[in-house]
Amino acid sequence: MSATDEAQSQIPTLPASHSGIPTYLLEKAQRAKQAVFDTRTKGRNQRQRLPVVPQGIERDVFMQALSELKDELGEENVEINDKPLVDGWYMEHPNTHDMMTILDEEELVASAVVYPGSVEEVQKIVAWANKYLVPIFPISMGRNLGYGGAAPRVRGSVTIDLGRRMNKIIDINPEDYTCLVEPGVSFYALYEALKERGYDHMWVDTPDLGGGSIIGNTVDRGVGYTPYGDHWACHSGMEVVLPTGEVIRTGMGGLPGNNTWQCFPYGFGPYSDGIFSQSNFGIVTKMGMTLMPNPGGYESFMYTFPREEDLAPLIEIIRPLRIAQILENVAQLRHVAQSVAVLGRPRSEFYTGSGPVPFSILHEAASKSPIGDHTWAYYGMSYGPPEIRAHKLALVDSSFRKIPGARKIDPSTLPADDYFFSRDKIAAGIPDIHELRWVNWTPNGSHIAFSPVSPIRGTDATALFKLGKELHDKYNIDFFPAFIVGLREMHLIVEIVFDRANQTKKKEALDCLRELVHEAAKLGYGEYRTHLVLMDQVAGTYSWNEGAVGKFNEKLKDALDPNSILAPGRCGIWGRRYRGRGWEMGLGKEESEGHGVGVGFP
Ligand code: EUG
Repeated sequence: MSATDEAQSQIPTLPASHSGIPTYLLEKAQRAKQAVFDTRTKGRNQRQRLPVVPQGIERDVFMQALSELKDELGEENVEINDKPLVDGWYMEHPNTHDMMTILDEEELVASAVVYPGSVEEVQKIVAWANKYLVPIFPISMGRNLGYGGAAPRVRGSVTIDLGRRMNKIIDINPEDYTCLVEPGVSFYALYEALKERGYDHMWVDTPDLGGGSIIGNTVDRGVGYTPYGDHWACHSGMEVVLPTGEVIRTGMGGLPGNNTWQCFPYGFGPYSDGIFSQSNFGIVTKMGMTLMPNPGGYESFMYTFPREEDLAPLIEIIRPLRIAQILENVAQLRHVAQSVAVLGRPRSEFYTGSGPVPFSILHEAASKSPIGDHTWAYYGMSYGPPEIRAHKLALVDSSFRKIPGARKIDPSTLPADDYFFSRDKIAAGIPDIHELRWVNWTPNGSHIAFSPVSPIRGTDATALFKLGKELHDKYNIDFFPAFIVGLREMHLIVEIVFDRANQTKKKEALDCLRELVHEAAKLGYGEYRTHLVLMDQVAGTYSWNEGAVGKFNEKLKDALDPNSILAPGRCGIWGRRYRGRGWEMGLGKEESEGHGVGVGFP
């Protein structure tokens, strides 16, 4: 595909493609795409490439093995990655590599992509991988943005793209408010299905961008913004193909003929679901999800706070209100840097200096924007009919106004395309694509996240803010912090936006992230989720009792996956064929590959 073709291709829509955009968002997506290609200067990948053969297998044996797999799955369901890498953009993303790569783009690439059409075919692929000792890397849809996208951790892995052919909504139960989905069902698709079937009484909880897989997001323990925002907590029941090929159903799914799989997540005995999230212990082929009842009314609210120092007292105000569920949803408290970036204009329109954009310039830009100047912007929602909301909103109002200079934004003063209305939709379970706007802050805009968790405390917020600001200044990077407030904790999400065509910027970003992870751990903070290149380091910070939990994970890994074929290195867990061979990445070791792999343990 030429660059022009890529820029001009039709954006796939639902239901024509499982990964497509709902028609209500098509126009917005077209504008987002235009902005991405308008700021793209990165040359196209010209490399004439052979498939990258994973370590541990000879090229000719590997090619032979791939043709054997073609015989099993059909020629069209095994794609060898021997063409130049095409980055695409959010809605037309690659499944061969990380389109927002922080390393050299040839580092974290797949050798081939395979498309199973059934659980049986997933089992066949697993048996094949065990036979030839080939690393396989399952993705649901590959939209794990900021954390590696579709890329495998081990170079030359065979990516299993589950979503392309396994994308059915198997069930929506309007009595129980539950559903059962396959890996290729996006938040967009589930939302559309509820509308089509006239199920107005049930809501989906969506992340900021709704194109991702419900299963993929949930097993990576992603967040959304209704009261059902903790996706992992809201799932119920999974079907998993183990690395040795057996299939299990968790929870009530173990009991033949049960009708409770999506209603009671635990079943009987050890609760095994946890080991299939953020791991490499199994391939999730079905998952149940609970749906939120339509609360019968809702109202978004937004407050701004003028000073950086307002952060600590504000967080102290938020905590008890959130725990008591007066603040009902997972809300975002965003810094002015993001308010400016999400306007969708490139950084160069505000500042052309080389260091981070001075805060004074951000304030000036914010003061010209519809919401006016501020340092912090809180986006929340109150649910229920007006008389129920009134009590909660009054409490929130009197509490937030204790911060001098707090302002409640009147939505009627905002233009229709203001970011506020995107948050409003998302907190009401209506997926959007608006959040992509800040990616165009730099040319070839890419992002990678630093995502520590803490209690909802002013001291923690301040410590993490200070650490982030200092290290961003040190590495010349604009600082974009947002606090995502869960029930008793908050995720601080710091997105580093970088130009992926600029080696210097990539190195600064990675160095900054390494130091952030390291310094945060010294203060006692850990990440809730991370990018492929940071997984070893982050896993290493969970080091209590000489890394006991890491050893426990290795024990599970070796028991469940004796040949270490499934997503080696994912979440910092390496099977025995890889251990002790220098595969781990970290400060001072940025090559993703190690020195060979061991023989199998049949
Ligand atoms: C966001 C982004 C994340 C995440 C949670 C929330 C929201 C950004 C890239 O990772 O893990 C506005």
